[in-house]
Amino acid sequence: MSGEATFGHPERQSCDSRRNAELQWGCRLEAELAIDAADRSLFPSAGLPEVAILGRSNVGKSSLINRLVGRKGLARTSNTPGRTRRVHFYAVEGRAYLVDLPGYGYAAISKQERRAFAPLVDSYLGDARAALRGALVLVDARRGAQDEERELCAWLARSGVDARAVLTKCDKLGRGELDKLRRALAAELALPLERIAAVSARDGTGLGALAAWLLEWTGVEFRRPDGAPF
Ligand SMILES: Nc1nc2c(ncn2[C@@H]2O[C@H](COP(=O)(O)OP(=O)(O)O)[C@@H](O)[C@H]2O)c(=O)[nH]1
Ligand SMILES: [Mg+2]
Repeated sequence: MSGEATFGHPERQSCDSRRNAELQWGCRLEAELAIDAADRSLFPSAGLPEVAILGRSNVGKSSLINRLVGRKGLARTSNTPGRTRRVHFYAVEGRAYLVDLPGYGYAAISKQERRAFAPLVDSYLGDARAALRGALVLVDARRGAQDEERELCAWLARSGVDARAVLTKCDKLGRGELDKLRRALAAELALPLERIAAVSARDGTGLGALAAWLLEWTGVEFRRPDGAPF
């Protein structure tokens, strides 16, 4: 019997050890567009923990996803606002979904407490998804929060969703300005200061805070492609 593999198929063993070496020395996260849903019937029914990425068109949702998973072209980015009209579920390490929701910048702002962000955003949030662990509400650092962001955060709070805000495109602003903006946004959205991140998908600023939130929500460790922490 000697000479026969005792601990599994030899090829499998070498795959496992390669994988271990990659984990130790750094590798990209495995990420793929798992579901491209044009309506709610295609949303996954159960299983992986989900993190919703919300924000108006052009705020930087797709760029942030690409940066977090270390792939430039995974989520399509665009200069044309309103491009995404579908819900994209990106599976990361086969263990969690980052959910890229359509920008809601075009929906009429509701006067009542009606949800009117965008039909698909409404149907996703209205589903009371058991798998939803948290929501990132993105706000362009140069524009600040508007009625939609305030309404969205209020609605998420009432619905018991752990919502946190992310100022995007912070490479455009100085450190002092960012601190002020974070404080102002915390007050505006009625969130504690430690739930406001300030990031740049362009230069990687602030992604450590996001990685910590994502770890807490999904158990997945988001790292730079070389394996170093953000
Ligand atoms: N300067 C800067 N521009 C960004 C950043 N993130 C996104 N953008 C730009 O903003 C535009 C919209 O980005 P995109 O990710 O497609 O936004 P989405 O519509 O919310 O998915 C694109 O032109 C991006 O290059 C950032 O961190 N810094
Ligand atoms: Mg997008």
